[in-house]
Amino acid sequence: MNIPETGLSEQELGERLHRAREKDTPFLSGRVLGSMCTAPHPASVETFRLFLDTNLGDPLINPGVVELRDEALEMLGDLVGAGPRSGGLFLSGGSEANFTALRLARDTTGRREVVMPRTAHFSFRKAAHALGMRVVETGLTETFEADVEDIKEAVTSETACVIGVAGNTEFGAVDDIEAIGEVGEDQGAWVHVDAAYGGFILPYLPEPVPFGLDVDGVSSVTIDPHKMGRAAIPAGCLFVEDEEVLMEGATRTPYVSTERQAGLLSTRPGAAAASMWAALNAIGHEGYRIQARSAVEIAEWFGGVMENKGATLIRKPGLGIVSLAVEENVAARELLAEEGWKVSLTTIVPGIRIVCMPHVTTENLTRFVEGLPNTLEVDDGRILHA
Ligand code: 0PR
Repeated sequence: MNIPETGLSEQELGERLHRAREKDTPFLSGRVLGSMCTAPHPASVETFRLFLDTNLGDPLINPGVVELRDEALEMLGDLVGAGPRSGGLFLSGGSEANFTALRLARDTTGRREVVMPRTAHFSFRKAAHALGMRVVETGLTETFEADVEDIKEAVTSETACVIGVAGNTEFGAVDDIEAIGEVGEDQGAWVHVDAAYGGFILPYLPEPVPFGLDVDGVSSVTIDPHKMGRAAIPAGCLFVEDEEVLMEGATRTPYVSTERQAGLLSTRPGAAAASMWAALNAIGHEGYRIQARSAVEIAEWFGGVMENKGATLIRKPGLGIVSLAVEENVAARELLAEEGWKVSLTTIVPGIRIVCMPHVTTENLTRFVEGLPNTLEVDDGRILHA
């Protein structure tokens, strides 16, 4: 395809774009069951449009959006146990936040080893590769939390960073952050908690478990507003225990209107930051509480329904994530996609992952279950059949 010599008419543009858009599955169709993203809150959508041309990389032009970002960071800090000395960065998502955490760990400790459970998100591998760090992978408990004894053995005076996950990607399991904090602290390592997914759920549960900067030994936390926070993509945040550390190793930016930048991106969307502000203010604690508890309850209900259908849960649902054991999971995902249902995979044990994001309702899941055959069996490559 070539760039047209003269621009297309508005009508033609619209037609082509709508044709492409029709191929996507919008969250509000109720058929996206395996994503960690969701339809942004309507206020986030409006706000995104309003701030579309703003660039956080140039506060001179956009002090308004910078103000919204800073207010939003202050609000979010509360969720991750930030104290008066803490600082936060607004970044493009969990991957950039995890990358930045590893860079800070490397630069402050002068070490290059990353100890992380097998369940840690692949963004840590990307980051370690780019940062010249070495990954030491540790084992899991039977219920897919990090095995703390294994971490204890792996952490040495060479360890730059120990990672704990508060809501892991495949199962929603929460590692014992208090124990991991202690292990890391004993060896002078940076302890990073990845709460990209769990950060908007854990604080709202009837019995919240500690996972943030208020846990001894924890140096930084990732939390993603573009997941359960309902901000528009791309919105991720990193919080550190000590704000001063944040600018360590940050790059000088001599001619733009920031002095230094600690994140990977330079020009970056203010619209996403403003949309995060809008989501936080439009939803409020009450809305997030309802959302978090519904996700957990719906997942537990759905897990039970699937068990009654003869499915095996890999683990009891964690923070709204249901993982079903399906050996031929890639084929199953395709088969379900042919029926219009978009699920994702688990890999540690082959399976299918359903994430009960706010757009996933009991009505949608009931429709999904009704469309399934009576038994789930593996048979000549067809996984879900009658
Ligand atoms: N940390 C955890 C615990 C994650 O689950 C993820 C992404 C990240 C970090 C990285 O975050 P970014 O993708 O924002 O950089 N986990 C999602 C997943 O694998 C990513 C995703 C989101 C995939 C939506 C598909 C999708 O439709 O499920």
